[in-house]
Amino acid sequence: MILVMPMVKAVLKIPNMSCKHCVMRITKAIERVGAKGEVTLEEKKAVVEFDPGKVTLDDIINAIKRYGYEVEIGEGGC
Ligand SMILES: [Cu+2]
Repeated sequence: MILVMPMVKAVLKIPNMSCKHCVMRITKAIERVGAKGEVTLEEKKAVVEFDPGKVTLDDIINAIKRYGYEVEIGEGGC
């Protein structure tokens, strides 16, 4: 029997992102760990979607932090 894990969505606040390059860098960091992310500069946040059987929210947060960004879990996080 195959168990299909539902995708988990979380909102991450990234207060020190400042330009389009930050958006690209953060988007790539999220994709590199195997998650999907929609990053918005105006709101300084990233809405991430991931399979909890493969990736954890910590993995995603650490991947973003590695680039020097601050990350806070926003509403909708776990
Ligand atoms: Cu930037």
